[in-house]
Amino acid sequence: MIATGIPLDRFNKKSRVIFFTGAGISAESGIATFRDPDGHWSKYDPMKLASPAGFRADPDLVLAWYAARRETIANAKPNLAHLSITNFQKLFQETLVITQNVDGLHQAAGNHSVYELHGSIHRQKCVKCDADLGQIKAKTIAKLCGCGGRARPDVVWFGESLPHGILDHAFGFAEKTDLCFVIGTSSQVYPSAQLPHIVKRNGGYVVEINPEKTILSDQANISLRGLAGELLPRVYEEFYASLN
Ligand code: BJW
Repeated sequence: MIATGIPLDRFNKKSRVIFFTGAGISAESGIATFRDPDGHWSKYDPMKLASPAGFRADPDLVLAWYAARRETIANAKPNLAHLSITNFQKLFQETLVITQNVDGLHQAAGNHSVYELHGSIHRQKCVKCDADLGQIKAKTIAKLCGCGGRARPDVVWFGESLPHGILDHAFGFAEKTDLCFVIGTSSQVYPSAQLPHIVKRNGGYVVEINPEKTILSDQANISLRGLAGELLPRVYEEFYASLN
């Protein structure tokens, strides 16, 4: 097996580790990404489906798109990349999974300490008073809040703030992180995309895993080209051999 080139001797079981993930980590589970040639934004206008103005203009269209995505997700299983993170979390004592994904596949794979920067497609909230309206079953479209406001998915749309507690914790942990894996994200959406830069600025080591070059690639300490479900198990084997 060819070594990845990550300087393994720099890390030990007490190293703090972040797994920062995007849509690409779920691609091998059959869930579409956003900006790949066959991704959502190649077919649909993001401002119509993922913005408050889009929801105001046509809530039924937005809710139908989310219901269809929920159905795909309900039939999807975590892949080898998600499952490798569970193994990594047994190897290192202090880890966080910081995801832009809303699909819940990290939790389904048994990952712990999962921070969802862009919310969850499985929950809904009131568009008017922001009340938590609980979990949504696949195929459920909408219901009303007690205040009369419509239910919407509890995800972060363009122009909306990320959940402050979660973002603050993620960025705070990033400042003291030794090793950050950036897996399956185009690194284009802010403020989430700042995370690996915070790690690097504070002396941490950034490993990107992506089949394509991204705007982060030249900034990462190492950029590994390939599918997450193939590369991450290999990287895990390297760390396992080095740390045991
Ligand atoms: C594989 C693989 C395999 C494929 N293995 N890899 C400048 C600075 C700061 C902010 C802005 C700015 N300019 C504009 C903004 C605002 C905006 C933004 O960042 N826009 C940019 C796009 C330009 N940001 C916001 O609006 C955010 N809020 C905010 O900033 O609030 C403050 C504010 C207030 C008022 C005005 C302005 C700012 C909110 C962002 C919310 C993003 N929401 C979405 C949809 C909702 C959730 C959902 O329905 O799922 O979140 S958009 C979409 O993009 C989704 C994703 O979480 C997010 C990131 O996408 P991701 O995960 O990177 O996916 P892709 O498709 O882009 O990339 C997939 C990658 O995987 C590719 O690289 C493939 O190669 C790879 N891959 N197969 C490994 N098998």
